[in-house]
Amino acid sequence: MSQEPLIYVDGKFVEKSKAVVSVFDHGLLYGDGVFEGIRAYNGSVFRLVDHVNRLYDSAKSIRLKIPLTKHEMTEAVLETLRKNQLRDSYIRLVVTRGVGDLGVDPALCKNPTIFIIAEPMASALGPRDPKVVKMIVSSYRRDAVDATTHEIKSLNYMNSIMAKMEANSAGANDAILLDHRGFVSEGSVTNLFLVKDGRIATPSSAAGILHGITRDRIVRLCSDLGLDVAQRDITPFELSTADEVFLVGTKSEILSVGSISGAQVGSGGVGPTTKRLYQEFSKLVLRPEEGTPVYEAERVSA
Ligand code: PXG
Repeated sequence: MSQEPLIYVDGKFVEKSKAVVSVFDHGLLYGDGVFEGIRAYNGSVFRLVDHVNRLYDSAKSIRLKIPLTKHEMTEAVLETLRKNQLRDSYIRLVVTRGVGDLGVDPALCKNPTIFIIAEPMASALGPRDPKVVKMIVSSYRRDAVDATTHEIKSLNYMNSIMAKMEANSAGANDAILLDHRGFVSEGSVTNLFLVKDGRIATPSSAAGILHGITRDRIVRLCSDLGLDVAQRDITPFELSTADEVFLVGTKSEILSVGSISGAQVGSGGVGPTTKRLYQEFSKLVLRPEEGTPVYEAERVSA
């Protein structure tokens, strides 16, 4: 069992220590590529269809033609999990523009590079309370929707990285970014929700957010539970006077925000709505209909 993890690289499985890309790959030289961060829970890949669709949308928006069908891409993800005998995993699926020359022109890149990494990762979801985090509001603004918008899940994360470093310097866990208009956008790698007087709100696409798959599922969960949820512009005033603020994402799952730039949010702990959604989401991720089974024997017929 001392065997190295196997990484999918351009259709082949190679040992982790041998899984490399060229220094001429435009994913590295220019951040020219797209990716997905995906999670498997107990042998089922959570919302894999949504992730694959978003990957192809990101690729389309940068005119990157992925040389696999969606079905082939789905199978490649599942096969990566099987090869590594994983049931609970974080998966990184990356498609770059491929190898080119030292010029920025993508027209010279003939073959996209595709790699898939799957690592073991246990879920933090369950009966216990969500983690409480300290946030700051970053002085960096989210990239605008008419610029390098985060609606594209591209390899260019400098906007988030600058905000994250600012949070590190301030001794906070992470940063919330405002959009170029001054409205609340999202966390560096999470979408944001707030609760005020029993009403839930989350920024809309106008704020340059990533169309998060966790966000989308939580919005639908709120509706299913009969909770009032709006996708709209949110001001910094609303953020600082909210009863509850929570962050959601594939890797982070659900995090409760205890303070923002040193000011306590609500009780400073986990509010009742956050707690309820956390508990419901913990059950939801394990439902067969929410994911794609990895192992043949576990595929439910019809
Ligand atoms: N917004 C941004 C900017 C993101 O990068 C999310 C929201 C949440 O989306 P999903 O679809 O996962 O619900 C992300 C998530 C990390 C990490 O380390 C996360 C992301 C990208 C890179 C790293 O948690 N994407």
